[in-house]
Amino acid sequence: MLNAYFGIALYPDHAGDAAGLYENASSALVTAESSEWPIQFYRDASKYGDTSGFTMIQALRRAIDHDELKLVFQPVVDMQSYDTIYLEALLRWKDPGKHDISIDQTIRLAEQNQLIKPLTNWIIESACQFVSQSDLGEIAVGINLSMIDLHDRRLPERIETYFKQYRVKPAQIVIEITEGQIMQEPDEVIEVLSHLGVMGLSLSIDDFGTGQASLTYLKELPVEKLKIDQSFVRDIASNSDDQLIVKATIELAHTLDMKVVAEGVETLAVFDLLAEMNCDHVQGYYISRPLEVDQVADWFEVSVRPDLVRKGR
Ligand code: G
Ligand code: MN
Repeated sequence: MLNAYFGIALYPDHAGDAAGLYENASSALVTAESSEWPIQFYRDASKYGDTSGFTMIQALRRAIDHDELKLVFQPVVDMQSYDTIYLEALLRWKDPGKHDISIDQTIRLAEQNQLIKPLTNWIIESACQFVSQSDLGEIAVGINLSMIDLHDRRLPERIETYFKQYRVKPAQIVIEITEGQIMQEPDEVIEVLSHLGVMGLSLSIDDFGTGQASLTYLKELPVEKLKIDQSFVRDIASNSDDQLIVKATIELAHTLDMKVVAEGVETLAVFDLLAEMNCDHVQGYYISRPLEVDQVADWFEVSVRPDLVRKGR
């Protein structure tokens, strides 16, 4: 398939000379490539009160092209068997000191400025590369996708391309979708998610409890796991409201035939309470901090030892 994209900059509104016009048209072109509309006019960042525009695009492009990003991997383990179910890939700057903004802010800005596509591509490709280079067996790798990615009907096709390139099987990838963002085109999102489900990827709702629209769509989406946001989990040992919320969420998920992952588990007390509530999987500093690529093999050596998991690290 052939796609055409247009970035437009107008003289004299957007720049006063050819070089400036070219630069701003290029900026609009990048936006066009990563948005639903293939034709985009240049938007001056300073006028629109965001940090988008050329600087932001340049910074991200540079980060992607110059290898300034990395993935770290945080295990999600089964509460009964202590088996690692999957490793969630989390984006990080390789050298945080070199950058003015945090990686979380960068992701948010990329989402707001429709720059998430090149970033998502980098994440999917890097995760596939990690899978193909590691000996993970049954253990999957989780990728965080933004709701904006899910408005892109070509996303499944892009994922499939990486799967082929790196010989990754769909069962080796879990997709985490943050429910915090509004679904602008629910039908489109459901179509994309269904497609991913049919391809054999496992879908998980991330940060559950912090967003809207969740209950309405939960039943319609082919979702296997629900991740309770860490803000609810962290204090369940001391906060009875949070405890009730978590308990009810676990029951809701089980009623809908979904597995529950509690994230942000930092203490044994929280771990034990979750076990009592029949939570399925846990993730958090009590189990393991996010691991560098070269720490992952070590993790598998110790993670099969429940005594170590129970003692925490
Ligand atoms: O989007 P998501 O909620 O999956 O983001 C997870 C983030 O939370 C990561 O940046 C990770 O480093 C961090 N994190 C993971 N486990 C814990 C934990 O137990 N406590 C706290 N405070 N943060 C955590
Ligand atoms: Mn996540």
